[in-house]
Amino acid sequence: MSMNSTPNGERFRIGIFGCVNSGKSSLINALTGQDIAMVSDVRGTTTDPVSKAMEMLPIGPVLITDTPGLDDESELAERRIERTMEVLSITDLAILVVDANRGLCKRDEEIISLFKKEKCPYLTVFNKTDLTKEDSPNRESLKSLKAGTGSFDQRLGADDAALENTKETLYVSALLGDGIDELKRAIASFDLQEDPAYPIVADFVSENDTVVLVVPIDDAAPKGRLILPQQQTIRELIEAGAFAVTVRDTHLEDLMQQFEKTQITPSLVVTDSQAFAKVAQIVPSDMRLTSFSILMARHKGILKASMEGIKAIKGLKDGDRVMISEGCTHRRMCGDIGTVKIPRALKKINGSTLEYVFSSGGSFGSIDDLKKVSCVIHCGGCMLSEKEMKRRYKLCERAGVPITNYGLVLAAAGGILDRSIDFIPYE
Ligand SMILES: Nc1nc2c(ncn2[C@@H]2O[C@H](COP(=O)(O)OP(=O)(O)OP(=O)(O)O)[C@@H](O)[C@H]2O)c(=O)[nH]1
Ligand SMILES: [Mg+2]
Repeated sequence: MSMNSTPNGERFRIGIFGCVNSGKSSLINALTGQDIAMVSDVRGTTTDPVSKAMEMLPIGPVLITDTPGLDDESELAERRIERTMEVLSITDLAILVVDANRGLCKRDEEIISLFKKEKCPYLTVFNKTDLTKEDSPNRESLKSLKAGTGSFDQRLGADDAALENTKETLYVSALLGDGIDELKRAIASFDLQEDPAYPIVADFVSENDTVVLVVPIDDAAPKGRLILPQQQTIRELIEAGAFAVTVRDTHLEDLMQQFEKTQITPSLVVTDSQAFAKVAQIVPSDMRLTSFSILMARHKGILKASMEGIKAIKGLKDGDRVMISEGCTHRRMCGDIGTVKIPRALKKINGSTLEYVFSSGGSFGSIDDLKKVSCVIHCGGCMLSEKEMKRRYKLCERAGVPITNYGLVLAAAGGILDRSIDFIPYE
């Protein structure tokens, strides 16, 4: 795979923030070993956020965003804060660049408070450690300062409370390249994998339970394998000591008859959303039934927002625009579901005549694009990373647009949403 074939959605996103002239653009150039960002001693050289996709060893594919410096004299304008927050909302790791000669100023502390507000992890980097000006108040400490990590925060004017949530504090010279390898290592060692919000099924399935998994084998199914949510569910069931019985929708009725004969009562049936209505008719109404998409949404921590999205669908009016989003980058795996079945399901839930816009692959749209629609219906995102899925939900939250997923819409249209969710703990 060539380095530019990684979609931006899958890249690790690093945002560089700080006061004007602290050396943000210089730091990007030092990290990438290229003259990507414009550097100058004119304050306010970078005027708009600029993103660049690249391969940064040993980190891998990253999207690095240079932001305009925040001025420390004037009041932090509302629009500036908003723009910083917009970049932060899609940033995996923020880097605060501080001019080591000046130390941490009030503006830096305000930037840190924005990181905290956005719950964005960050590294604090004191730059320009090569400068030991005669009149620098930090001259003595800077003299003894070695590039790399350290604990000179106090002497550099940092206040402990302000730096409390920082992952690490580093000292570099973007000009000389000192400490840059250490910074790269700190970025690389940053743990990308967040803990999942919930297990898939393990918290409400017990040892020796029989669980039926309904997996249609049709055009939408990839050749020769199961999709990730199916694999992960089976894995969790095996780990829990439960019996995972996997069956095609076409053979579910036969299986249920076998169970009845042998007096086995499955404790749960999990189906692919596309077969939801059909499966709901076969599975007795007192038997727990849900879908992979509901379980995966909970696992990723986006079930609550998705349920709110369903509520919002009921309030849509004639002419409202709905965005249908699919994550597939190459071949469309979901067939006509987005173009035919979802619009049909929405009509059933809501009755209004809605307008549709579509997005697919890595292009999900900006906050401004999202503000133009009344609701987003996303596919299960089996081709997207969990990080990207969460980012999309976060973008919608920021744009004030409700979002939900295919599985929930199909369940709601089939009148089986309540049944599919009432035994599942989530918040
Ligand atoms: N001595 C020294 N100078 C540096 C270092 N890093 C940056 N500079 C200088 O500081 C000035 C500002 O650097 P930039 O990288 O443009 O700073 P910036 O934070 O991107 O500035 P704005 O975009 O204006 O907010 C330039 O003159 C750089 O050459 C460093 O490590 N040591
Ligand atoms: Mg700059």
